[in-house]
Amino acid sequence: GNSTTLDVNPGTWTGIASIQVTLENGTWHMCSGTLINHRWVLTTARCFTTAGDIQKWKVVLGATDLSQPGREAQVFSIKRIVKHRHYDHDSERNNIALVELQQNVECNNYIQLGCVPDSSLEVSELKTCYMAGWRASPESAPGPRLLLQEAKVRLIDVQLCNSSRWYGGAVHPQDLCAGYPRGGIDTCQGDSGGPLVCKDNTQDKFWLVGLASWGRGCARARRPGIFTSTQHFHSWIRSHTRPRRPKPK
Ligand code: 4AZ
Repeated sequence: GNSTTLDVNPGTWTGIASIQVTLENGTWHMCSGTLINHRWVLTTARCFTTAGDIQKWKVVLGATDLSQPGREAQVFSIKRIVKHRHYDHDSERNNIALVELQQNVECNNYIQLGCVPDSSLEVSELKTCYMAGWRASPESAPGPRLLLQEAKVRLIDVQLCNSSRWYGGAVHPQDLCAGYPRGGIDTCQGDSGGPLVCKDNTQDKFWLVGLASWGRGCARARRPGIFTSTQHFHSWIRSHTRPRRPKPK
C-alpha cells in the first residue's frame, strides 16, 4: 500500500462487498457495501447513479485482491436494489441503499455479517475505528486500488465538522465525520458505500457505524470523510430486510 493506508489481510474484513457493474469495456468496481444478513448488502444510494439494468450488477464477497479474487471470493447476482426514497443526489442526504442478493450467503472464514447498531448504542463514545475500501487517499493516486486498503481513523464531533472553517453546515444530522483534523488519511473515489467500523475499548466486537458517503476532495485538512450513520437508519433497514410474512389464507 501507500504511506497512509495498509493492505488488508484476507479474513479480516469479512463483511465487505465489492459492488461491480459490467459495461462494454469490462467489469468495474463501483463501490463497496457490507453484508448485514444472509440476503442483504448495505451500501449507499449513490452507488447506483450509473443506470443500467440489474443483470449488469454483481456483488463479490470474501475478496481482498480484486485482480486475483481467489477461491474465497463468491459472486452473487442481484435481485433487487432498494434506494432510500428521499435520497438527494445534490446534498447526499439519505445516502443509503440495500441490495437483495439472488441467493442466500453462507458464512465462512472470509464471509461474515456486519452488525448495525440500534439507538441504544452511544456511537460517539466508540474510540477505535477503522475504514476500508478498494481505493484510498491520496487524491492524486491513479486508478482504483485492486488490493483492499484499511486505515485507522477517529470519529470527529459533527458540530466541529460542521463549523465554518470545516464543512460550514453541509454535514447532515444523519452523518458521521471520521478521519483526522489535519487530513492525510481518508476515503476517496471508489470507497463510497464502504464500511466505517468502531468498537468500545472494553470489547472486541466492531459495529458497522457508517457508510462512506462524501467529502470535499480526499485527505485534506479540516475536510474529513463523511459517512452515512447506519444507526440513524436502523429501523429503515429493519423494515426493508424483514422477511415478508406469508399472506394469511
Ligand atoms: C467517492 O467518490 C468518494 N474523501 C468517497 C469519499 C470521499 C470522496 C469521494 C471523501 O467514492
